[in-house]
Amino acid sequence: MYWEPDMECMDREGLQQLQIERLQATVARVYMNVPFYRKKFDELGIDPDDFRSLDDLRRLPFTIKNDLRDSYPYGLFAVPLRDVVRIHASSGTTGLSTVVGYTKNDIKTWSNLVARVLTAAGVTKDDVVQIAFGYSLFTGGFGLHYGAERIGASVIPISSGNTARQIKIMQDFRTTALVCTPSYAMLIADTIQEMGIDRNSLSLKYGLFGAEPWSERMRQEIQDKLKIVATDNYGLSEVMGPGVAGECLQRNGLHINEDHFLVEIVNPDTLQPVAPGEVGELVITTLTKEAFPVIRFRTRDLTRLMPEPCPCGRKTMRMQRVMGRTDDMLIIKGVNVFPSQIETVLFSFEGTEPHYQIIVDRKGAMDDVTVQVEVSESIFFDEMKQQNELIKRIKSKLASELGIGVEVKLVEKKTLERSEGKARRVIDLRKI
Ligand code: DLL
Repeated sequence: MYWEPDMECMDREGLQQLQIERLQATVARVYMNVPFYRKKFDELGIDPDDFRSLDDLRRLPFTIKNDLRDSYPYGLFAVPLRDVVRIHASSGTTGLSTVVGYTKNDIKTWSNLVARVLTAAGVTKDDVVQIAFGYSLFTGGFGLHYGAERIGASVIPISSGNTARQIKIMQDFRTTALVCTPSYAMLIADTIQEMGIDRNSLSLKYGLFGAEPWSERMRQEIQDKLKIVATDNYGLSEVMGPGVAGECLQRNGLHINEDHFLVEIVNPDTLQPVAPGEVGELVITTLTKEAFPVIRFRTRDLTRLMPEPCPCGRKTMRMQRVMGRTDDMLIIKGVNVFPSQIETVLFSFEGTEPHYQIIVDRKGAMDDVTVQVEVSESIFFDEMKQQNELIKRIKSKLASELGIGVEVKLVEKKTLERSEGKARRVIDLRKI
């Protein structure tokens, strides 16, 4: 099932033609309307009329999150505020938040692209969709809401939090699709079990999860516990919000909505393109955004492109699930490690629960890392000897797979903080 088959299944030649036309229009528009871009283009001697091929993209400057902060709040808007019908902002946990705007047309495009993602993940107008993302300045709630309404599904705008109520509504309203972060889905699944609710009293079929990294093992756990098909979807507020990319039912990579977003993968250090299929930082140029176009936005997200054709019939390029952000990367004893890699190792052991936290501190010049992982009751109440044995095995696997030695601590179930939104996997005491 496709939402816009003519776009999603277009051949590459047609797509590239569309992309270059849209890129030309975007470049001309930002040059005309956004002083920040005009100044940068002038400095680099870029003439917006001189754009012939997609390769010309490489001549354009990158945009980074700090550029958005420096232009706070409206400096990078490409239309007057009277044409803006919606404003969202990122949470701004590190410094000023970044503010983004949408015209009426942008909202229409956004709804359509989210409708594509939902359709690819199995949702139809017959579904009852429970949106357990926050409805706020965060793009998750409203973005998925508009897309689900666009499809004609019955939408429950419950927002995040109040897990017992989420479950009651899920039962009473016969929710068929749950939309939230994977960590919140896990909390909901665990709460359903704890409340002694029979899974078969629920009508759930699909789960659409995104907004944070998660592993294949976590997908398995959620799918098993909730008996649903769980897909991953990706987006970021600076580029639009959800709707940038999403998995189809193959669940093997996320289809990028390439007719609206031009993607590149670059080496985050050299900023040069990586070899095809290699992992690097995802860089996105918007092709149709009116209020808030971005040119070569450095997402900080690490992934790789998967050019192989997908059996679902969509011809859009897929990207592998995001491994993590370059700014989440830990340098432990000189080795680069992502929380998702630690997660994969932890979850490969029988008896570990899908809840962990990585505590980073500094001892002298070295990062000192302790991984806390919840374990099942039988292990927690096991003899010390058995526990030490498990710790030893986890440490040794971390050492061999990641090349680092870290401390491992087993903790009792439900010790670690649960999340109703994006989970906090790393506690960095170095910044305090
Ligand atoms: O998280 C938009 C979104 C909402 C996407 C709902 C999907 C569903 P921001 O708050 O601006 O926007 O955060 C964007 O979250 O750069 C990634 O680091 C991370 N992220 C988003 N989706 C995924 C995903 C929304 N599927 C940042 N896998 C991005 C891994 C993700 N990381």
